[in-house]
Amino acid sequence: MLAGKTALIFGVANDHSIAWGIAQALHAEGATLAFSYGLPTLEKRVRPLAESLGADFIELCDVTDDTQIDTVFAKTKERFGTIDILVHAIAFANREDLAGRFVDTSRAGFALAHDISVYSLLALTRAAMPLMPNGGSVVTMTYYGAEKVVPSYNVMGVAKASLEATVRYLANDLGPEGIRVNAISAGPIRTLAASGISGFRDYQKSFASKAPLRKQVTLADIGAAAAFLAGPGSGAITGETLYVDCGYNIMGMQPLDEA
Ligand code: NAD
Ligand code: 0WE
Repeated sequence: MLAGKTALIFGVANDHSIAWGIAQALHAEGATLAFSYGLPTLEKRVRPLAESLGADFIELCDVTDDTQIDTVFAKTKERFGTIDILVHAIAFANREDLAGRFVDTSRAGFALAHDISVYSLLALTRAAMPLMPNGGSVVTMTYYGAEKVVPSYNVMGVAKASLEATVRYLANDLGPEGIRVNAISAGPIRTLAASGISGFRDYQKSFASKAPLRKQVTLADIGAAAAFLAGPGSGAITGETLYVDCGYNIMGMQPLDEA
């Protein structure tokens, strides 16, 4: 379904990354893949993964740096001419801001979380626009903490709320160009970004006991949804947040003995 399409993927750190699950699904549907990673030290992990899916475009881009963003898109244009799919699977907040009280978030911590986790979507999408003359699909990753309070998610929850609104405003701007912009709201997955969170395992267990489908979300689940949003099947969907969470978000209350 994605044969002849090119996808530029941001956010692979290792083989647990959501971006890696998405890359595998897009590859399985025939897309040509290009990768960008955020830190020089990640190249040794990302390169073999990318190469295993036939990719040879593997470029560094720290999304806090406009020059690096310009460079990676200039190289993309040089190599591919145009692209069809942009995957944004990037978030960061200082560790101290993912514990304790949200009210204690510093100005700098708030700004950093929003710069890396939200502004980057806008910056990458703007840079991708001229490479999508025939339309395209932009997919980003969000989380339930955007809309309901998830203890310790704190400043990331506020950033994800902003990310989801950013998806809607971008969708309005880019719709006339045939570029769709959507978010996937994923249930908790034990990635590098999650491994640092104390009690994450218990949190996943509680998730699976409360979610209607009574199971964890997998990378393959997210990949399948991303391939749908990237492809023609979702041609009339834009500005949307698609829940890939085993139904967790629909629940109001659980019986005491299951909670
Ligand atoms: P991950 O650690 O594998 O991916 C996060 C990526 O962000 C890494 O590749 C990291 O290098 C990149 N990054 C951080 N700062 C960057 C910068 N300045 N420039 C460029 N890249 C930078 O973890 P993940 O869980 O796969 O996270 C991917 C996305 O999925 C994030 O947006 C996260 O909020 C979202 N998400 C995760 C979960 C979960 O439970 N793991 C659930 C819902 C949404
Ligand atoms: O979006 C995320 C995680 C994002 C994240 C994780 C880290 C850990 C390491 C952003 N920045 C950092 N910075 C670090 O230094 N998720 C949806 C996973 C997640 O994180 C939580 C969760 C869930 C779920 C934090 C607290 C509570 C629940």
